[in-house]
Amino acid sequence: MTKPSSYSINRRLTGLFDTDDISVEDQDLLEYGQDWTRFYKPDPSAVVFPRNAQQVRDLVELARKDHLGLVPSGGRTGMSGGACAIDKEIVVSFQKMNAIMEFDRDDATLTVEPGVVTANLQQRAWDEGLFYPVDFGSSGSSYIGGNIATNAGGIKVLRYGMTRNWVAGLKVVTGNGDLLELNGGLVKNNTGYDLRHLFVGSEGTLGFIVEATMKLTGQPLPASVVLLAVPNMSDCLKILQVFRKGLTLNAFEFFSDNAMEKVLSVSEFSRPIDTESPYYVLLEFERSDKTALERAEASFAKCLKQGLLVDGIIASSEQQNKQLWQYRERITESITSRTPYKNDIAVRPSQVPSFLRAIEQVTSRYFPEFEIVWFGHIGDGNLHLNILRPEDWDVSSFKTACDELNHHILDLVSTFKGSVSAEHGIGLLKKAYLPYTRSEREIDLLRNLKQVFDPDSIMNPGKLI
Ligand code: 2HG
Ligand code: ZN
Repeated sequence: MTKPSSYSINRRLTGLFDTDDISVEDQDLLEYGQDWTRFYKPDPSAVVFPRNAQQVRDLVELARKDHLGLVPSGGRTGMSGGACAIDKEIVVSFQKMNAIMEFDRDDATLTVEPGVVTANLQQRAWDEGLFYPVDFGSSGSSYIGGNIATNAGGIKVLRYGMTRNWVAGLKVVTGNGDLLELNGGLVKNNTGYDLRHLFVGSEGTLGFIVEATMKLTGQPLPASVVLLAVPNMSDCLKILQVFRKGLTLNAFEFFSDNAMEKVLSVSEFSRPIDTESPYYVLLEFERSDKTALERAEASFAKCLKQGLLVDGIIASSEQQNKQLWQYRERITESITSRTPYKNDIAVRPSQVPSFLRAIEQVTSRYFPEFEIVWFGHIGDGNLHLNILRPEDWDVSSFKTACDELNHHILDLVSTFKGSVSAEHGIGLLKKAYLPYTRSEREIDLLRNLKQVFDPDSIMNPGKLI
């Protein structure tokens, strides 16, 4: 890959883009050259803001000719370094391709450009009397293109699945410069390999999404949030079984008490329930009929009687629902200053308790001084393991120690036949760990696929494989 100076790249790009749509300013290079991962130093040579698919194709052509790396950039809320440009690449920001192009009521779809902020898509669906259900803490800044490229998950996967389930059609520009139109919004299309799904979760390594048609569904019924104090992690799944009998659950999340403490320390909030407990479960159920609340109360009483929980609260208003969600959604922000080393791992839900215990043992054997904050989508078997940097450690020694520890952690992921990335993707951060989840032969095949769509390795080079 060529590593052009900002001056020379600027000159080459001016033939393709208006000067307003190119930047080599230090501030922009810094801002657009990284996502939420804090372990990499951004070092792109330029940032461009295409306004249409043809400009993306022209850019790919230039990149192929001049051996330039291209890094796609959305809302930059990723946590695996998938949108970091650290080696003089050109950052391709989709910020200016942010139109909601078409709503189709009969098909219940929205066709959008990749730079549409997830929350704007959700809002537009809602305004049309429909619902886009994929949701997460960063919906207010993440872009739909990035959601698709990483197959984003979130807090409602238990009920609605991941982003992949909602992609009805895609237009992509591949590393060959081809513009592919994939599936075109069809509900049924059994015509062999579904290339659309190859691009979902491909992290920009095969091509860039320039348009997407997203499926919508009916608006959900009102819901209520329940927060439960749970002494033993292994009881979370028993609680899930009790509550899901007779109730439709939208979410089933958990977090540890130190996660709760961190949120309290960065907010004005007080403890939502008096009893402190090592773990908390936050669940949301749909009030599908008049008796749903009674069934939830009965489930609560049953769990209490069986000693699965010691305290809890059922929200009694929409405002209280929102408030309770805050204890879960503000965890990420509350630990940022401790440069958390993140693992976003999955095992089968039934394996979560023994897996969690095994990880705690291995961490305290090698680094007893490390504090772990646990939270995640336990109903999906997805744990967010955040190891906090001790205050007196510098970032680089901390990362080196965690990289070393991670081999032990990921040995456990292998043993439990889990995944090294449940929803955040591989990017740069998890690349070395792919073999813990994918066989050597499988990785070879991924490489071959990459070669087909991106023969010159210009599309998000160095990421994923
Ligand atoms: C969440 O579930 C996100 O809140 C972020 O996936 C997880 O900060 C994390 O590790
Ligand atoms: Zn998550």
